[in-house]
Amino acid sequence: MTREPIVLITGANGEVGHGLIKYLSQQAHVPEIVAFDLKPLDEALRPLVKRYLVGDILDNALLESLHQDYEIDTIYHLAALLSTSAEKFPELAHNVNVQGTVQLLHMAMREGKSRQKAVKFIYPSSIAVYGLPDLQTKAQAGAVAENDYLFPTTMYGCNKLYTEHLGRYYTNHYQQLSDMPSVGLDFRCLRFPGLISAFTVPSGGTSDYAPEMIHAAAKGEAYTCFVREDTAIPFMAMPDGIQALIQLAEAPRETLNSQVYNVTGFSATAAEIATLVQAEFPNAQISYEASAGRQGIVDTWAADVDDSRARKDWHWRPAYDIQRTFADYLFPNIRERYTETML
Ligand code: AKB
Repeated sequence: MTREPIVLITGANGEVGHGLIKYLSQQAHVPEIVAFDLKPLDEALRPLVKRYLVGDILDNALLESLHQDYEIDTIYHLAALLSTSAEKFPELAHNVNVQGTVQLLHMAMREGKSRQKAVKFIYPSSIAVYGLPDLQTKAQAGAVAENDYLFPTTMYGCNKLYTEHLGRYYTNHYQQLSDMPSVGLDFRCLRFPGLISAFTVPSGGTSDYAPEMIHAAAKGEAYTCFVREDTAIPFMAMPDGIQALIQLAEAPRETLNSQVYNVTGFSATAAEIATLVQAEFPNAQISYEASAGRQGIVDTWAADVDDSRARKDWHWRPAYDIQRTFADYLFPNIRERYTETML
């Protein structure tokens, strides 16, 4: 039986999944999409995919059936518990974020072996892999490079850092003592900053204060920000996040000198974001009540990241700086979204 080529997207119902499915489904050169998520795929996305599967990433039998049914060309493994959820349920997070990823990596390697061509495994990691020891170091560190300050203080950060290493290991070193080392995997990883989408509100993350603040203002709701005004981390507009995933997936293998790349759009404090929001929505009510736990997490994340490695190897350039993110992407789309829902 010939197996049809597909692109597999796990965690397809999430924020990145929405943007990625919309983008990939319009690309003639990309095979059809099979979407995988714990919940039934959002109805608006269903016409854009070949099939959607409801299931658990820990269900090995389901993963194996995908490998039997389709020729999997590329996997975008988006399924994960984000940092705040992972802190509430650390053992579950370890299972999903580590064990789920390991099972999918193994399935990808079986797939690569049977089709005699490595499967591209595109993996979003996060600035949560960083752990700066204190605010003074954070302020002095500037833009942090891939190999610096890798002491995560969250379960999610530990999960992401370890799975980055596993992807590198399985791609480059797996079965290194055998006469026929494995060639089944082509693991490529991006470290995302806080992503901000005009169309979806995130849940379970610790960088969520920025999108929550913007969406609340557009809905005319007061917002209490759970970090201090001076809290700075890097962010990125969702269209840039999708572009970064696509560009990394499409980069010729020989141009990649690493398996892990920082990417960023712009760095901003909570107060800078609030100022932009209040200029657009003059009635926005934003106050601050730092939550000790979540503030502590964001304080360990880099204020900025150095993405020169991605710029050099695969010509990464964000299209959206802070002004364009708010003026051209967030405000018009968010206004339209909530005007429509309020009519
Ligand atoms: C989170 O807050 O957990 C995510 C992330 C920065 O990876 N948005």
